[in-house]
Amino acid sequence: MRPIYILNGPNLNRLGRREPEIYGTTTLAEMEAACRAAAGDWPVEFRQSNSEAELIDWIHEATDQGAGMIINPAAFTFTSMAIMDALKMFEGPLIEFHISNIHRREAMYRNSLVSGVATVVMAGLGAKGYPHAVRALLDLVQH
Ligand code: CA2
Repeated sequence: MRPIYILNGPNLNRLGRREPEIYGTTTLAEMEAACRAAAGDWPVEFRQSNSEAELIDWIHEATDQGAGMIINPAAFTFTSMAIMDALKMFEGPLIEFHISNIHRREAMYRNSLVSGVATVVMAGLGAKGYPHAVRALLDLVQH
């Protein structure tokens, strides 16, 4: 079984520590545990980086080795053509995931560069949405 990749962008390692009204109180480690539980026996590569270059390297790795991908690019969602270009090369199902509903926030959060290359966009389910995204991705991978 090829692993699913769950990639998380800048500042998400600090989750649970500020703006709980938007992002909740769940930490990234707790989200990882929930994702692994939702995936069952399916192998999961769960990673977070504050570096655009490292995220791009991981997208390349997932393109070569992954069955599917969930990515929360955080602020790079709106700024990184390099991440968008790397994601274009990924051939499996790709879920763009956001904890908050980016479309009901300020204008700067509404223009995702990633949505145009994603298979599915999920936003606004809160931290508990991560395992939902895992189940949706595995459904796409298997059917
Ligand atoms: O809602 C999401 O998942 C976001 O991708 C989170 C990004 C934001 O730039 C996107 O518009 C939406 C920001 C992540 C900030 O990380 C935090 C770290 C600690 C506490 C709160 C947020």
